[in-house]
Amino acid sequence: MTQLVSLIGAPTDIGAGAKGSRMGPEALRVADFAATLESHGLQVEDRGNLAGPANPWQPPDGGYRHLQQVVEWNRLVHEAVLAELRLGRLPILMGGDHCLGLGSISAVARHCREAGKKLRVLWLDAHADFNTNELTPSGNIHGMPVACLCGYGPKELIEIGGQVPAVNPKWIRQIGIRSVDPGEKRFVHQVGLEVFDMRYIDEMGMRHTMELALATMDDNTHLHVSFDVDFLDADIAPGVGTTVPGGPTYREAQLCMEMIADTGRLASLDVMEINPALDVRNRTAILAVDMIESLFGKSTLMRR
Ligand code: HAR
Ligand code: MN
Ligand code: MN
Ligand code: MN
Repeated sequence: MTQLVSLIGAPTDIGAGAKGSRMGPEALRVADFAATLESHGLQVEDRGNLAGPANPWQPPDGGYRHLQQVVEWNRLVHEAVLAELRLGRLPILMGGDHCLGLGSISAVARHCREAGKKLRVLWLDAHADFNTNELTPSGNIHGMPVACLCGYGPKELIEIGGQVPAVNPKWIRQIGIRSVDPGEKRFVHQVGLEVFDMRYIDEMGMRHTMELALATMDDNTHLHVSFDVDFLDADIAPGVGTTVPGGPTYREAQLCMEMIADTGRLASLDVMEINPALDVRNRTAILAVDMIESLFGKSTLMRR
């Protein structure tokens, strides 16, 4: 059966500490995202961009920067992603900064409740994104979406999914983590998030890491991938606001994507944090498209 895919652009950097990820959706389009997916047999509709509030570039208030605008953007994303899922389509959210993972994944969780599906979330990121307004060093809400999904955050934000918490922490696997703030680290341990950090990947390898991260899924599992492009090593993906050295290499990241494809369970995706203002010749968007080809099974062509 042909897979029906919908691209949703969310051109905002409302939750970020650097301006520029508002241009991420356009960078992916310029990198021929839709046509590339279609070359692998998917049927793709680009739904265009959501239109949310501008970024007023204000300092934090009560530990949050731009909370009201972040809520508005996440509501728009939630509605758009949910609408595509209800049509039986696979939504791809083109960010935009990662604060929008809250709107996207809360929609996926709501759809799973409605459809009686089990949810598994793979969070590919250099960061745990598990801060609260008390723990955050920056007030930037793109450092908080996982905590919000688990029910820790401002009421207006955590309630967007229609149920608090939107997601059980046990459904989440984080991969590639290498930058976690001190208070955030304690909180990650307290909640018991399953984190495969870079030390784990160094010692055990990407293959073993992914075998564990993808274990215990079944035919009834909806697999969501939230791909923060700063997951990738900064040497190959310079076009992000918060580069952290020591991430997965090109080959390690490819294997990660290929092993996800092999499950056949991928049902929704976020592609977040591409910042063309910091990029070199659109290299990071082109690399993201390359990775996502593998996520949709490009390599199986070679294996058959
Ligand atoms: N942990 C830092 C903070 O909360 C940096 C968060 C950066 N987050 C992203 N998304 N770029 O993962 O301020
Ligand atoms: Mn469905
Ligand atoms: Mn992130
Ligand atoms: Mn990140």
